[in-house]
Amino acid sequence: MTLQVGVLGYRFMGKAHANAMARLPMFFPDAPDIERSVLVGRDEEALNEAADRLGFDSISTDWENVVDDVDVFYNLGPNHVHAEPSIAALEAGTPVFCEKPLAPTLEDAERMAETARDAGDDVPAGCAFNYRFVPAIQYAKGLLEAGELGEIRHVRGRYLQDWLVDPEAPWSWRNDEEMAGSGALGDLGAHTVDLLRFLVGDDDLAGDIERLSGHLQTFVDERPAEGGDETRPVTVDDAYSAQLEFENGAMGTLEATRNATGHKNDHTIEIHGSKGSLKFSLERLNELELLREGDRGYETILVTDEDDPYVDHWWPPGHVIGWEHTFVHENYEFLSAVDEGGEFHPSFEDGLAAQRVLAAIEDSDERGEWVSLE
Ligand code: SOE
Repeated sequence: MTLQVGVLGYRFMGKAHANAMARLPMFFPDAPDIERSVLVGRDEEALNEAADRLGFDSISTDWENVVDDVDVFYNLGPNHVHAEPSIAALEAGTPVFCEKPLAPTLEDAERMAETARDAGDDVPAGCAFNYRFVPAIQYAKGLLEAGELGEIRHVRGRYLQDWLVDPEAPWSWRNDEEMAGSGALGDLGAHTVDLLRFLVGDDDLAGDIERLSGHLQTFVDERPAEGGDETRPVTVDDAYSAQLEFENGAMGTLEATRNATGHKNDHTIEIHGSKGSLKFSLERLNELELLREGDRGYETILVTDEDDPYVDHWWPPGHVIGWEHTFVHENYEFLSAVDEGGEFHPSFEDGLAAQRVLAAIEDSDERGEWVSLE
């Protein structure tokens, strides 16, 4: 059976996922057959242009007509349109793949996760945390699960960008609390929190986050509206930092900003255990730095061998892959789960778990004290 896919959103993420879908039959021949059936948005002219370019058969300006008409629904719109279309699709029994963060608010994320629970296990509801699908990250998870790092003591995650350093950089929905929920916290911090949950969240590693202390900062509180002389208020954070305590007592420090001059997409994770340490940097995503007990320095492991996760689908060993491949991998896993009626992670439940951490960071910032997570 060919899965008819409906996609809401045709800009950055629309392009990333449409590219992934187009690559699947070439590189993942066992992926289910899909048709990029309908592209959803508001502006008919822009939609027609995007549908032609991204390979969709048709367009619709009304998501309500689409969600129960297709076999799979992708929600790639801005955060404030994540909840209603995703909930309607799941209520109609249509599997949903939704971009991160799951929702602008914890309340919306809770409603979405509850609907996913009600829809049942054979209706996958995925949250598109693409960095779980970097081969080096999956390799790192294998090392951690095998106990190679020993007892986890420190986890550190920072996500640095600089596209808002310039106070004249134009206002966009990402600067608006109602549309985005939060700023660097939700947009970038959600990735870091999800990766740390993925890597060390198991009970026998660091476990869940128990309590945290968070801090948010906005450096520029209004920005020029695009195409005019007016300015619009910035109602989200430009940066956040947080200290975490995990169930096993491990300590975490997190940080993200859109004001780290010179840093474009610099997401790094460091983990130190009683027997070793590892480091990952998105800007060198084919590599993992590993230090084992007794070593005097880090060894750089190229995660590009044919038995490394996903690598055999691409090029001969050593031929590096890039950012866009993470979308192909997650689309492969998600669509396979849809086809087989199987489980997919990261799920809406994982999206909600990350959202709880983000909300606690905001809560801690407002209260000026450490807060516990349930
Ligand atoms: C923001 O600049 C952004 O594009 C995020 O929205 C993505 O999730 C991240 O992967 C890269 O940075």
